[in-house]
Amino acid sequence: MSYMISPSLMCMNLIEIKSQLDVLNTRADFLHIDIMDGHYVKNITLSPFFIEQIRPHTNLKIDVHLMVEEPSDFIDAVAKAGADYICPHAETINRDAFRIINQIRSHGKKVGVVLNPATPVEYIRHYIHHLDKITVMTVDPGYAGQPFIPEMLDKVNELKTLKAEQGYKYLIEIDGSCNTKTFHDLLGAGAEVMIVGTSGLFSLDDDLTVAWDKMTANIQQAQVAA
Ligand code: S6P
Ligand code: MG
Repeated sequence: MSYMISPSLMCMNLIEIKSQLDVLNTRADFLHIDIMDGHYVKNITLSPFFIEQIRPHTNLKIDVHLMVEEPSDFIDAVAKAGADYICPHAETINRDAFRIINQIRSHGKKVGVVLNPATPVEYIRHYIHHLDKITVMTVDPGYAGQPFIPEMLDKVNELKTLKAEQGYKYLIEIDGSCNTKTFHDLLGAGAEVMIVGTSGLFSLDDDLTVAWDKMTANIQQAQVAA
């Protein structure tokens, strides 16, 4: 079972950005960057400026999770800063989903959407075939360190089945509490990209190379058990 790992940079030690990026650069598949506006979710984290600052220091794909009420206000800035995937919440784009998808594509970027735990797959049915990535939130958006919502495993499975039946191209990604307690079930349900934050990676050791090895061992154990 193959999988990809996308560390959530809002969970890294921001005092050590460069040295941690050097560790991630040779190990991770994506870098996950959360952008919040303080309205759609009651928090503020990273920014287009942060993307611009790290872009020269990584060749990894930069994946931007937009937790904002008006994604169209952020897309141009995020694209120019160097994002590769731009991923608004489905709940924020369904009044102008096709225009937003075209806005992202006009910059030559990959299009993702993110589904809140209470949002069904049916909600994105009319544009699902246009998507490069679908992110299943397994916690409510806005904060790191929340408990996993097990009901989301059915949604992951539904996306896996739909992808196989219809030949869709989207990657199935999971955001929220991906860690040693959940890797087994997530991989079994069809997770292809796992976003790792406080619980899955950054809290495992102060030394990120050691933390990464521990995380990898945890995933291997989950796969053996799968
Ligand atoms: C949450 C955000 C996520 C977190 C990630 C943290 O709003 O979108 O990307 O950074 O969930 O990981 P953990 O292990 O603390 O849940
Ligand atoms: Mg996120």
